[in-house]
Amino acid sequence: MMKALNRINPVRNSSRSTQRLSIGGALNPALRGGTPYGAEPGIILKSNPAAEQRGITSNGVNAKGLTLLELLIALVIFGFAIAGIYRLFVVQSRAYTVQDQVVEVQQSIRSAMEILLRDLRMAGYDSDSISSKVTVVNPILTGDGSKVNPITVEYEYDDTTRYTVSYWVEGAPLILKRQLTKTKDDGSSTTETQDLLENVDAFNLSYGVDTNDDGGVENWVPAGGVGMLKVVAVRVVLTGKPDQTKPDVKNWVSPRTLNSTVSLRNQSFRR
Ligand SMILES: [Ca+2]
Ligand SMILES: [Ca+2]
Repeated sequence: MMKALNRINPVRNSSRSTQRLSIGGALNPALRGGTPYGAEPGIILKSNPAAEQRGITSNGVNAKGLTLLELLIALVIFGFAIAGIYRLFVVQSRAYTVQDQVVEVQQSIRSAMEILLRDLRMAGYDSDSISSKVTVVNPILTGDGSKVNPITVEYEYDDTTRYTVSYWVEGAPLILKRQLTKTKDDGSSTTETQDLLENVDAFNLSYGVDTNDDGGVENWVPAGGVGMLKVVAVRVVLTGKPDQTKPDVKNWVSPRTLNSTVSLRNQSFRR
């Protein structure tokens, strides 16, 4: 009876302590002889007890898989790596925004300054052509009690039109305003006002005055000090800030300043 059982189940004949069923891995030729009857292809027997202890099959594959702890550690390490990459992305993105705003602020100030200086250079221009029907009486006005830091210049635009251009700042945050009045020789006029520069931090003017009538500057005075003196140069300091509604930009971009001095040549030659 026992013999018959053994014939049916050969596994009983071999040492059970060294031969166990394992799923996966290639069939080890050395163990082929010991493959129990009825075993499916791919099912092999282990013969290395030490490797078996570590969960390693005879062909080096870890048959135990990952423990929960190992999985958690891997997730934490992966998380740190992703956090680092994200941090780098945020920093780069902020640097790009800041640079973009720096350029925008500088461009805005420069273009506003160009328009302002062009008007100032024209101050007092009065063509003496025989066809000119325009006369410029007040080439430059420094005071206007109702406005902050105003300057007004007048010049002849063409034979029948006189331009009166005023600049000042108002509002909070400050806006640099430009007001142009075109007066025709028949007395009719049109006025238009525009915002030349937003987010102005400072707009300061100082005046170079000619006290000995040689056309050159002797002193620099503020608007209140001009009085009846002849102004032959103007120094403009214009400081612009970035868009104050964006916290990132507001905190990271410092105000930019342009400083220019323009000589009023039409005034210098005026006697
Ligand atoms: Ca004229
Ligand atoms: Ca002088």
